[in-house]
Amino acid sequence: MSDSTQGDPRDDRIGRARVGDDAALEAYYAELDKLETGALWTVANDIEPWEPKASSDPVIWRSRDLRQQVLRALDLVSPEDAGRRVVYLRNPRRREVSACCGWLFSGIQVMRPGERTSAHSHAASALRFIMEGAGAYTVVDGHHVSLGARDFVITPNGTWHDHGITEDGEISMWQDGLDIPLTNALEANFFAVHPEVYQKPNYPLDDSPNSYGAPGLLPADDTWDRPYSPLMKFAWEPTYDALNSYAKASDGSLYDGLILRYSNPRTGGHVMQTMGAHMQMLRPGEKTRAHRHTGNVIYNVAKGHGHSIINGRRFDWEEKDIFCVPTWMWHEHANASDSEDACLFSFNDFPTMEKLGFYREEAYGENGGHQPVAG
Ligand code: 1HN
Repeated sequence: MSDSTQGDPRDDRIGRARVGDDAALEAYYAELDKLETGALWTVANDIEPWEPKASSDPVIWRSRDLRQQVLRALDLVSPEDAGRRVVYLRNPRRREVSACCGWLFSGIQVMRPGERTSAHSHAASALRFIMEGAGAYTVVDGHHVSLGARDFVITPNGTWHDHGITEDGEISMWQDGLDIPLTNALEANFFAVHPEVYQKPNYPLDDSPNSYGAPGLLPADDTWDRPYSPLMKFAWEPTYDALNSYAKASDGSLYDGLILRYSNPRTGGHVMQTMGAHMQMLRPGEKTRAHRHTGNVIYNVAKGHGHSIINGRRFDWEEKDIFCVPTWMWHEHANASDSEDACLFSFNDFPTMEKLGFYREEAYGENGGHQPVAG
């Protein structure tokens, strides 16, 4: 047996590569090697897995371990020198591409009142979920957006963006999410520094949420023609209200509880071309069923405490913890409280998976189930 067929009994059948080794073949492989070639059957079973094989581990980054270390960066580096003062979340199996999960990057950025980053743009898309603080703002292509705790904001690919904290604000921390590893894997990334270092806001403060943030209503003379949402900020209060309203109308998903997708109000589609995001609520005592899907998801615990079981491993979480569910891993969530709801913010690469025709989902127990789920 060649190395690639060892280990999986499903590979010992017609239709899979199952050529044994012998001296003649070894000599042949050596000759092919010199010509920068190889025999497909020596690698076929590796490059054609029966189903997606995650290259990332499920990981939790706990706020109680991380928060103090993130705050230390305030005294160690300036945003001017660091570019962005971010502690990034590194999946132990994705070190070489600086990814948090799959082809997604994530980190925690910290800034103090009066600080601001210089404006820049990149081909990668970015999003932020505010974890704590007051007075944060971001400027996206001249649109100035104010940000408070648990707000969600997008900075789509190619847009100029910079952020800061007003002088009367508080030290603020947010989670950054970017598809930088994906953009780099596709060898399509660009970076540019804004010619004026900082953008001048070209529109009234919060013009984006003030124009596009009312449910079901759009400016009648709307001429937005970009391939991403004109609503750049999704504030926490209306999001939480929407979850509570939805609870009156729906039992929610068996796998996710009450889950709402942040969406482009003009199209109903994802907020950006490559990454999507959700806010979900697990009602008091709620425990979901397990499912799995292609695509990677990175969660931030917006409210409450509970646990998730990811491919049989239990991860207990509380507010501001971040954890990831790599592609095609079984996962289920539970709220630990019988009186309070728990809310999970998450972002994902589903828009990419959907556009490429790769999105697939399976409920645990379908196809006979595959793996025991620990409790
Ligand atoms: C970036 O541009 C920001 O603009 C944050 O705040 C994190 C991580 C990798 C690459 C670019 C930002 C980033 C980033």
